[in-house]
Amino acid sequence: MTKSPVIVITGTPGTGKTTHAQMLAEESPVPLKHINVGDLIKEKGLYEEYDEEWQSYTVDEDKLLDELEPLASAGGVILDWHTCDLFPERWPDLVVVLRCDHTKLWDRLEKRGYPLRKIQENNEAEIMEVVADEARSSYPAEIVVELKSEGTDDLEANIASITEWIKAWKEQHTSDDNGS
Ligand code: DAT
Repeated sequence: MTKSPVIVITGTPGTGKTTHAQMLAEESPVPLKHINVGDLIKEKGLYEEYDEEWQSYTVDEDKLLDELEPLASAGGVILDWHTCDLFPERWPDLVVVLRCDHTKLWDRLEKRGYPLRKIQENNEAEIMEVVADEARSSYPAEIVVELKSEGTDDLEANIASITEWIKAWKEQHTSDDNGS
């Protein structure tokens, strides 16, 4: 049976990962389950400690990978997380890095109620292309795409292009199954 792809949606917090992942899960031509990795870490206790000052969890990477391995191996998932280099190279078929103008990102994180230091840290990370660099150095260039996520027009265009990618992927993998 043809597997469905594994799509990683990554980017600095606030760039629109969850918004994209939810919409993609609804509109995808093949069934895709949205996994919000940050929520999974909290729900299943896949962390070592909670850092009050930074309001963030120190992830237990081994536990997280053990939890995700069967899901990624089965395929048909969207992994939504602000970092990606932890995921083994064999997992993703497509890695989408969302990008956003840093002033817009600042406003989004302020609205989210992040402490100033955390806003500054993320804002700087977006300017320095930290997540994009991480994706480029962890996966083959042909599966990494950077997409702008500043307005709803970007969101719609991005979902349309990822949907097209999925259709092409499906066609290619179906013909592989037929031995052609
Ligand atoms: P993330 O999951 O990367 O932290 P999010 O999906 O929660 O980000 O989005 C943060 C906020 O920004 C949320 O209020 C939705 C808004 N947003 C994100 N991308 C957008 C886009 N392309 N167009 C309009 N709003 C967007």
